[in-house]
Amino acid sequence: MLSTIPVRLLIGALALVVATAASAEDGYDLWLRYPPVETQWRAAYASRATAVVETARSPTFDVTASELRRGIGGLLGTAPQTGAIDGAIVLQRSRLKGAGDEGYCLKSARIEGHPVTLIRAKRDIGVLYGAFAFLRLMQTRTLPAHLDVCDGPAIPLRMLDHWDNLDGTVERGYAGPSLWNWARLPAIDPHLVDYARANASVGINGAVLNNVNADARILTPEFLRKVAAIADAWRPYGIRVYLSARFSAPIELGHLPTADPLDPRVRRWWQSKADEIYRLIPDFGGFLVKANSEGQPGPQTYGRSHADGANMLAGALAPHRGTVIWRAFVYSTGGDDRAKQAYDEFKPLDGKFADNVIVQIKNGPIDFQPREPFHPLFGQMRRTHLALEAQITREYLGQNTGIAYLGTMWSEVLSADTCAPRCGTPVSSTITAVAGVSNVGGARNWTGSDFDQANWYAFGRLAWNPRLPARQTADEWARMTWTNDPRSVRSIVTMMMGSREAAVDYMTPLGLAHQMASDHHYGPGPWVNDQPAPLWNPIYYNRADAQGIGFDRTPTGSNAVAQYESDVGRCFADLHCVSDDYLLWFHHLPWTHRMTAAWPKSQQ
Ligand code: GCW
Repeated sequence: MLSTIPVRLLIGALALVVATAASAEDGYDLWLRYPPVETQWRAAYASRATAVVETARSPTFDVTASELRRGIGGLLGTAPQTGAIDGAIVLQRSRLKGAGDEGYCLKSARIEGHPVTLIRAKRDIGVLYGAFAFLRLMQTRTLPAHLDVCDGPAIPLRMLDHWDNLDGTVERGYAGPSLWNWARLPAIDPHLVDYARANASVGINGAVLNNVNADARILTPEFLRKVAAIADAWRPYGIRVYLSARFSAPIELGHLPTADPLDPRVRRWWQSKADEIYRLIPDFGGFLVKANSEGQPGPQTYGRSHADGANMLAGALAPHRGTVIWRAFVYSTGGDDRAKQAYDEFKPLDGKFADNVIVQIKNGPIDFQPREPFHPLFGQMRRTHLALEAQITREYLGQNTGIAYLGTMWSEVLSADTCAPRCGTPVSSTITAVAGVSNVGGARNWTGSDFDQANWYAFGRLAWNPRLPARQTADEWARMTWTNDPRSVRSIVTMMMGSREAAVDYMTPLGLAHQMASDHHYGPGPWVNDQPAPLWNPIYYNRADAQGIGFDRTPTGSNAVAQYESDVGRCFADLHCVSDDYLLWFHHLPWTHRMTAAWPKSQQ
């Protein structure tokens, strides 16, 4: 029941786009197509992009210069030169203050009387980010006459997590097989470099190559050599490689009788594995671990805690400055409310994790639903480094059909006020990392549908700046990918902005969750006819009965509201305060309950 309005808009917008866009494109170039600007911009832009001057040399400076040449060559029809003349773009290392380690400044200036644009940064990667920002200004026709801006990422670690299996399949992937061709690696196909370019263009600086349901073989010398080749190819683009590690690898690969994190043989095995990895990949990012979750091995198998497990791995990586990212996605069949389980398990461990451990928490307490309230662990583990995990691939949001622009969803969670320790503390300021489960695969257009490229783009932009309005990100993407024609942009952006809400309305409205069949997660599917019904069926989550519908998480029910800071929890528990968006997440209401506000939102 997707509204017919977006569909009509889609057809209209696409007709316009088809008329204006270059033919024979297949989506491979993403938002980095660089088609010619309209004639009214050409002269002014060309006078500010006559040459690219590298004042230092490094692989990152080189890829920056080549991106500028490619972008400007496409946008303006003439590639810039190399000499220092009027209108040159000058790439400089500089001790900037205020833009952070990875930030940059763009500045209109004069060198010996010649007007130039300086792209300056403390580290080379900042120069590359600055160049992409400069190109974006041209691509969106927003280059000001005088440039004087500095920008840097708000969140230090901005990652993509790939759930790619070593056999080439992708868990919850809807864009063809895995992007990594293990049989061909260590040979580097050009698309591996273009993947890094695309990531760098939105500021992503890390990628986990393999599924969190990990195969230990990724840690064998055979695979590590291939991983090292990828790391070499991505280094100039500032993308560090991470791997999902299977906790029982010491048994499977090392033939030890145990993977107990406190056993000295196990510690030694991981230490020597870490040493081996860093010999091949000196800037290896670290391990991502899914432990004691959905059947994966972990420290609890040996009576140890998540902190024991994470800290053991952290000890092996610490001498190399690597990081352990430990997932908090845990639940089990016991207990009265699955939404409470991760908090109950992890909150008592606050302060017990080593400094190079990051605990990675899904945006909401259940599992990447079309809408969830923010996870109660944000703001409640103040002595632990935290990451937010979002899902870019649309497992629960229509998979590879229809459209759902998720910039709105991520803005919602990043800006949610934890009130911890005081109100005005959004989720984004409680985290040091943000990870998106990638929607990229081997499809020629990377994401299966061209439209899903917007979610890759928006994820990166929001990870860089969580305050960026989702509409602005959609607008940028539409202009860079399709056209700057104002009518088309308006139609595309309108369609994008309403699309996630439409998906919520027809799948899990009013705070319902998981109303889909448990095997494929393609919704809606409010009842599964399995005999006997599995525990995690839609009725577990909707609690529909003769009296009403919704999960009572107030003090009369599971009291999950108590896991939030009191101001937040009180509001969620109060029918007069809670937003309709979370109504049935927190309340069991009679079928006769009268809504106070107009609904559904997507139709307003
Ligand atoms: O959402 C669920 C998915 C699983 C996934 C799991 C997780 C990788 O259905 O496919 O496993 O979450 O995040 O670990």
